[in-house]
Amino acid sequence: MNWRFRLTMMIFTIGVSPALLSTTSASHNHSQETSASHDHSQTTSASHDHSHAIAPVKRTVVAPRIPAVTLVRDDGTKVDFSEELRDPRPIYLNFIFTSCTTVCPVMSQIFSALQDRLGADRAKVRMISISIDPEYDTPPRLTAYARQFGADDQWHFYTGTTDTSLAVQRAFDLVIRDKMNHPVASFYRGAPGQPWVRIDGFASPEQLEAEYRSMAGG
Ligand SMILES: [Cu+2]
Repeated sequence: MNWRFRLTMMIFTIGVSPALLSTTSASHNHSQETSASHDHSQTTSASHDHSHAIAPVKRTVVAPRIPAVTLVRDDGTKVDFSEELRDPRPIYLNFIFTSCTTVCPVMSQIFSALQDRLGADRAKVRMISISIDPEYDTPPRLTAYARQFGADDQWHFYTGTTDTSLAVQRAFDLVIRDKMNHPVASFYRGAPGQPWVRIDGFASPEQLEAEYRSMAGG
C-alpha cells in the first residue's frame, strides 16, 4: 500500500484536515485548533473531538542528550543505545509501536518509501525505529513488523523496558503519553556530534531523502 493512500485513509479515519498534511502547509501558520475546528469537509467524522489534529510539517534543529541505555534490537542483540548512535553513517530515527493502527503505519510506510528512494545508497545510512510499547513489542513482533514494511539491513527496530524507551523519548523531547493520540516527528543527523534535524508532522519521503542528499552533496 502506498504511503499517501495510507495517510489519506488515516486522515479519513481519525478526521484530520488534509490541508494540515500537505507539504506546502509548512509555510502557513494556522494553529492546530483553528484549522481543526474549521474543517467541515469530513462530515462523517463531525462527531470527533479533533483531538487527533496533526500539526503541519515543521523543521527544527535540536541537540538531544542521548542516554546510555540498553535497548534490544529486533534481531535480539542487546545494544548500548548511545553507542549505536555513534555510527558514522547518517541516521534517521522515529518512534513507533507495532499495534498502532493510525499514525505509526503511515510513518513506517514513509520510512519504507524513503528506503526505496535511497536505492543503493540506503546502505550508507541507518534507520532506527524505537518502540514506545516495549512490553508488547518483543523482538519477534518487531521482526514481523520490519518484514511487513520491507525493512532492509540498514533499518532496525528497537525495544527495551518502559523506562529505557521513556528515557529515549525524553531525550528527543517526544514523550508519548497517550498511545491513541501521539505526536508525529522524525529525526535525522548527518554524523556523530552533529545536531539533529527534527521534523514534526508527516515529512514526505522526498523531504527526508533531501536531508541526506543535501549533506552528501548530491
Ligand atoms: Cu502510532
